[in-house]
Amino acid sequence: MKTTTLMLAIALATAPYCWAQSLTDGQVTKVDASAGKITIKHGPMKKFDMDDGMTMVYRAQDPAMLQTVKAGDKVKFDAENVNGQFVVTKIQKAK
Ligand SMILES: [Cu+2]
Repeated sequence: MKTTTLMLAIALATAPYCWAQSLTDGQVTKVDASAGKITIKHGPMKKFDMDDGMTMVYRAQDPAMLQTVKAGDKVKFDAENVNGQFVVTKIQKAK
């Protein structure tokens, strides 16, 4: 019984880490380089309790990211919630 509890504790502790490592599929609908923002239509993002897909505006962590993608591009990306503002931390074109 003790072992089971320990295993469960480990599973719960490592789950957010796994989610943080997985990229979300999305499609860029708009890039606003001057504002450092990008709009992405994305699928479910479990780590933010977004069970359905939606279109959202994100701030780019690094403005250089916005040079690598354009509206219409299919992408894989990761984001963080920084004080209630969603920030794209990683983005790459989907192959
Ligand atoms: Cu969203």
